[in-house]
Amino acid sequence: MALVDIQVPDIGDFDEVTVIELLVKPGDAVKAEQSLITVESDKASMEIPSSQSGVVKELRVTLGDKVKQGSVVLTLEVAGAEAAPAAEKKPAAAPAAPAQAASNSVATSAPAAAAPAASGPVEVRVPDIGDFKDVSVIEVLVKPGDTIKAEQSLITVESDKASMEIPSSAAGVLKELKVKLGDTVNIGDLLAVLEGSVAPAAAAAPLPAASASAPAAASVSVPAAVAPVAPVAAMPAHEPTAAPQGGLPHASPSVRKFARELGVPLAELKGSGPKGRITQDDVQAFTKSVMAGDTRTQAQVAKAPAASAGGAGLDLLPWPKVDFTKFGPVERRDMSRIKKISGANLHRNWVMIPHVCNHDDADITELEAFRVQMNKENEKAGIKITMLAFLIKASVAALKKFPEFNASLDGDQLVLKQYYNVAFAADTPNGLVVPVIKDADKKGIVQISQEMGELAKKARDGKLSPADMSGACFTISSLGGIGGRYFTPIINAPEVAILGVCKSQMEPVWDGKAFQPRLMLPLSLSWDHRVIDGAAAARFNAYLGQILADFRRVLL
Ligand code: CAO
Repeated sequence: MALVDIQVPDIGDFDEVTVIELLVKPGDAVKAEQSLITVESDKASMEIPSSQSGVVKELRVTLGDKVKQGSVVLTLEVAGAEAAPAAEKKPAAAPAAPAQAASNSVATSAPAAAAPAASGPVEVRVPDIGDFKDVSVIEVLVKPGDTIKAEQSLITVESDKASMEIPSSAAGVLKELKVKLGDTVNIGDLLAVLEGSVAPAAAAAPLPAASASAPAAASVSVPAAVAPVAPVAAMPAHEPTAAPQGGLPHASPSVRKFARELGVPLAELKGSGPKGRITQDDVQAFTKSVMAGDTRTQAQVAKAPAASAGGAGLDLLPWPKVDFTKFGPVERRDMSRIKKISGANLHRNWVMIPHVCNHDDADITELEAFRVQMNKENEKAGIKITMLAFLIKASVAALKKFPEFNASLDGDQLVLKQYYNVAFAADTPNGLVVPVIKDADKKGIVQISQEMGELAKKARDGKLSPADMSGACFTISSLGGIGGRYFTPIINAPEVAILGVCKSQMEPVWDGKAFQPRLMLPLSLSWDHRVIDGAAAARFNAYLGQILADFRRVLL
């Protein structure tokens, strides 16, 4: 064992920053790159990662301390062989300083009110976000019609290493938002168009890639190997209050991520950290109180509309705590990231949606014969037409005929979609993922089969992007390649129905005169009874069966 001091790495132009959060305590085992503390300047907050793995021996900072590059954060006990040579004891990589500080500092130094106001549309682009490329939009914080202040956060983006909020470089009314959840963005991409009184050009100018060096005060060098720090939206110098910008919960990126994984609505939490910041403990305490049936929490949750981000507080018994080792040997295994995320979502959907499931059978004798024939003819082209592709196409026809299945609940309103994106559940070594075939109504069976093959491969390789998995209207979960007869799939909120499909098999079917051997496909349709009635569900399934029995009906 060796003792290693972990220091604050190069944090760009920030001289001294305040420690606002301690993310570990003595005795904790930390991994290399795990965040240790959160620091905040007048322009930004960021998490400081560990450069090594080990066990925290001593914390060398406390809340409120001022630190700068080289300050010792803590002493780590590391396995002898792993202790880094002296030269490497310096932080391996500096955190990516929040480049949006650039736009902040510009806007702050030239406030819109003091400047001659201009009017007309102004484009807001993604500023210099350091080395982060193709970051995903995980939160959209504004909507068209909102009045936006300069520096107000518009969206939150997340890479595999960090999350950050992207602020507006100008003030005005949001005319058009050019990105949506799941999109990936890069420096210079157009985010939004504002209208009305805007900051003068110099202040409002976005930071395209070429002008990353723009304002000297804000230019920050970002090393190639960026540690998993999480720069977040600047807390502007003039707003050191507890109130988060635009009413957003005040929490660090890791806490936001943690809350998202558990399905905890941050907006309903009261932060116990400095300036009202929500800490990981606050999120854990909230979860425990919901599990324990805390009435205050339930009341808060009950206030949230059914289709809002609110979770469901149920007055349930606590989860049984059992010492399994009393009964026999056990092995403990961490749940995969995908399982944790999908588990939290499935749990919410199961609890919040009144599911009903209808079972039916479709006669696919002719369709399967056609599919096999097509695959024989196209063997050389290397494209395999799958039954699932036909199911996607048939579902689109059914969604068109029964539009309330192609909808989402939004409070007391039903949002009827006029596009047809169909997701399919894919089993991967790490868990269940749900990629989406976009605009399935505009694609043929061959193209859908091809896209499905590509998405299923990406899923197995763990390479699906959030964009690949967002925007679905309806989901199909096919266990047909595995077996089974029927099951009750869980609806993928905010969708209102999901189709489960099992293995087809030859069955004797009475044709009025005799039993005929027919290939029957078992269908299980789960639907949200708040939106769909039983009769409509039975008609949807029956129509789906008719189409699968004779695809010419799609043309009618
Ligand atoms: N009946 C009979 N056979 C079927 C069938 C059905 N309904 N559906 C597929 N098959 C056959 C295929 O024709 C294929 O046979 P051949 O290799 O002889 O051509 C075989 O089963 C394997 O198919 P597949 O499952 O690999 O391919 P697919 O297009 O049917 O499905 C995918 C692709 C990604 C959906 C699938 O691999 C998968 O992951 N399924 C699991 C989904 C899941 O886990 N759902 C549960 C969610 S709830 O927890």
